[in-house]
Parts: sequence; structure tokens; C-alpha cells
Amino acid sequence: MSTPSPRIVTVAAAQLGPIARGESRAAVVARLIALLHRAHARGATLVVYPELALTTFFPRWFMADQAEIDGFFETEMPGPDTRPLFREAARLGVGFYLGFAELTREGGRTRRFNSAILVDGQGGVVGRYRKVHLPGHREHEPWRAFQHLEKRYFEPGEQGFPVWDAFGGRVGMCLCNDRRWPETYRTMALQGAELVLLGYNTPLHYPPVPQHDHLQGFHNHLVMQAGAYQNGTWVVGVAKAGREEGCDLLGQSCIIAPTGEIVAQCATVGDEVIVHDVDLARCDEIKRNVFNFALHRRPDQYAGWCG
Ligand code: CDV
Repeated sequence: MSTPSPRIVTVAAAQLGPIARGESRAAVVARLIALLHRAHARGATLVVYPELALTTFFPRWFMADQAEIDGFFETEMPGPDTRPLFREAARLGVGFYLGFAELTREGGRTRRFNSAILVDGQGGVVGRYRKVHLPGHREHEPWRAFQHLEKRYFEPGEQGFPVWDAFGGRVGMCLCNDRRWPETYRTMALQGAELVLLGYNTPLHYPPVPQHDHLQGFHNHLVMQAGAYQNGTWVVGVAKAGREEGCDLLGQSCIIAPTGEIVAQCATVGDEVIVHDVDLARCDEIKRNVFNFALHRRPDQYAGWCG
């Protein structure tokens, strides 16, 4: 097989340390811009931020007051608080992926999603993704050390896993719990995804199955490395990490090659940037060989079992 010409996009994973409940959007955006500058100084043209990157991870609390809940949501993107990030990124010619809580009016009703957007190097929104796999529970469960009320505060996304042509390749997005599901990556790979971007907030303690707490780091890399390899795609997974309001969140943000190898990984649980020259042409090492879908996949044998 001839070696295809390299198609390099220099990607930064911009891990965030904890965000306090009282931290203002302006203060968080200033941190995002500081990370943007560090990434740009190292040559990055695409920066990946975590899930719900503008506030503390608010689903850990039961709140009855809808106005209080809505205070964690964005009604515009960009809005007054996030515009400085869009402006500075465009000035530098850097694109980004950003996770945020989206509040929108659609079909005459208010809707709330756990979302991410992809922004190009000119500040234009390329695409928006709404989290499909919402973990946790809907009702207040006081027996837990902390709540995980994503099912209460968000509707599940209904647009599946689209991909977008951007940054010289085909890019897909997902969020946190999505990364544990093989269908997430496969759906995107079947559309030709070469780069999957995802942010996460993963507590080290999983209240329903605490005997797995010591496996959080293992499972995190296991699913993303498998997703990358089995689908011949790059994966960039970015944490909000560290002790946030008494809850320890996993770090381990990383960039994973289509071979499944981790090529860069954060070493702290604070604000940190890692950068890698992602060669999108390397997807073919997998896509044209062991996981050549057209040649080796057997969808006729899967029909009837998937669904
Ligand atoms: N934000 C998340 O989706 N967190 C889940 C936890 C609750 C298991 C995750 O899959 O990491």
C-alpha cells in the first residue's frame, strides 16, 4: 500500500481544573483564553475544551428552582460572556470545541441540552452536537454522596452523531458518557470520521457501583482507545478534572492515534495543555486494512441484533 501524504492538524487538549460553583463565567472564560494562548504558542490550530466547560458540574446538586438551574445554561452562543473567547480565537486563527449547557426555544417550547459546538479558525460555528447518552438519574437520591441529575436537567439529543468537514478532515463530536458506547464511534466512522472530539466530567466515585471506583482511569482509556482503533480514527478526550466542590473528577485527558495508542496525556488534574501534530492520513493505516469496513465488515450478520 502506498503511504498517503500527511494531512496535519495540530490539536490541543485544553484540560480544565475544577470550577467553583461561585466562579463567574467571565473568570472561566479568562481561563479558557489563557489555555488558548498556551495552545497557540505551541502551534495548535484546534483546541478541545471539556464538557460543560463554562460552569461547575451542576448536575451534582438537586435544585428545585428552575431559575437557579437555568443560571447554568447559555441562551446564546456566543453570548456576552463567551464572545471574548470567540474573538480571541478568531484573532489567532484557532478553532475550538466547547461543551456547554444549551437552553433554546424550539417549536414553541423551552428545551435544554448538554451540548458542544465546533468553531472554525474564523470564529464561525461549524456544527453543534447534543449529548445522546445522558447518564445518572431523574429524581433526587439523597443516599448518594452527590447527585448526577443529567436525566433531570437535560433532554437527550435527537440528532444522532453527525460529522462535519473541517480542519482539513472529517470531524465528529460527542460528550462524556457517549465515549463508553461503541455505537458512538461506529456511527461516526460509518460517515468517514477521522477525528472525534469529546469532553468529559467523570467523578472518581460512582455511587451505584463503588467497587469500580479504582477502575475509572482504566475504563476511561479503555473505551477511547478501543473506539479509536476499531474505527480508525483519532480521538481527543478532554477532562474537567480535580477536586470540584468536594467531588474528585478524573483527569487523564489524552490524544489517541487510530492505532489506539495514546500519543499525549495530561499529567495533572489542573488547567493543562497538551499538543500533538495529528496526521489525519494515518487513519488509512486502519481504515484500509484490519478495519476496512467495505471489505471485512458483515452488516448482514448484525442485522436483527442491533437496535
Ligand atoms: N458526565 C458524564 O457523562 N459522566 C459519566 C459518569 C456519571 C459515569 C461518565 O460516563 O463519565
